[in-house]
Amino acid sequence: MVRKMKIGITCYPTVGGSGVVATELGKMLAEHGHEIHFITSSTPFRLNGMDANIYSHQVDVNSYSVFQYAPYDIALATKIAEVIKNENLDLMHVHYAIPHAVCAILGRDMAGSDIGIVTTLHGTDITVLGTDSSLKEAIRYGIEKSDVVTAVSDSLKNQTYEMINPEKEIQTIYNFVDEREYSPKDSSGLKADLGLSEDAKVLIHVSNFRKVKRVMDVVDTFAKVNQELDTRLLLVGDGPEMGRIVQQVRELNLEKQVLFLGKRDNLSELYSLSDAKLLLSEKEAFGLVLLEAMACGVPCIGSSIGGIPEIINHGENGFLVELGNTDQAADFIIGMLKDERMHKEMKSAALATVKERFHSKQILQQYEKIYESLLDRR
Ligand code: GMT
Repeated sequence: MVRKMKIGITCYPTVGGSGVVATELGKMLAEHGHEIHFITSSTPFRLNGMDANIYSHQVDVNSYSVFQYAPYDIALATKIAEVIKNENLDLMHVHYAIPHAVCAILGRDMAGSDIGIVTTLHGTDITVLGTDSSLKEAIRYGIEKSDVVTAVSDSLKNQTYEMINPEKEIQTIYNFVDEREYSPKDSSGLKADLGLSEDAKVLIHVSNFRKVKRVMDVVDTFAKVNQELDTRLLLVGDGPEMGRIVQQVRELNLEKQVLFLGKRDNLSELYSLSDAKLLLSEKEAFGLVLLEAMACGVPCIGSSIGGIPEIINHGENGFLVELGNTDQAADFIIGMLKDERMHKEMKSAALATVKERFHSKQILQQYEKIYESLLDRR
């Protein structure tokens, strides 16, 4: 029997993999009887305010004209201190080394408390910010002063050792999805609504359209597949690269074959009508969207970088391709879509991957074990 605990969670609550994982973990812990206190700049977007055992504490930042920059980190640390004391928290679980681990360490100190701090590294905090010499020492400090540090893949763990050099042991705990939300759905209605014929082959890409996602490679791959097979591409999400992608699609004369769907809530339905998912990023600590797609039975084509090879088993539940090699990506997709049996086997393997290696229950237990060990230490 796991003891019921009072857990504070700090994450970036806006749309993004780390916010999704932090919020879903909080919801799962609450369902398991723990009391969860989100301490964030705004209510996490996946909370509806009705969840039992979940409380939300918002950080208010004053923008005094005397400051050039609003002191968000100090305000967050103060809020963490307040919640640790008022709610009698057992521990804090923060997502991102900076600023969140550093704020939690300061908050704990302000509260005069000895509660444990768990820090989860998600990628951008290490692979992008870790190269900035003005932040590297703060990242190391956040890691060393946390009681337990986890990373979302072995690749990120190793990269953290290489780039930041901490002495702290880092444990890998993979991402997960809520299997109740992400499962194969009947999407024939949606397929018709999108103007896709029943037997049309569909590729899908979902991201925040940042440069690291290399969405241009996705469109380029699609253009090559489409020369051989009549296919459609669904682009879901929005972000800074969108303008360039729209232009690329126009130049390739593919406006009728590429559907720009913007940000969507019904992702599992969209995945369920798709035949393959593409994630050709140049940096990806894990690739949560791969799990979301696989949970709906969609084989994935991903670049062989970061944590992606820890999810995609080449030739089993999808294909790994060299970064930027869109010929290779297109060849694998064409081969799979032309071979019905292979496609069917890969769809089943994708479902099995989520069930066997990334099941939410398994991941929840790993985090609970860490929390328990911190309680025992006090
Ligand atoms: O990928 C992004 O642009 C968002 C980013 C974030 O910080 O929310 O995602 C990171 O964390 C996710 C959840 O652990 C991982 O699945 C993503 O791979 C990781 N992104 C990168 O490493 C670029």
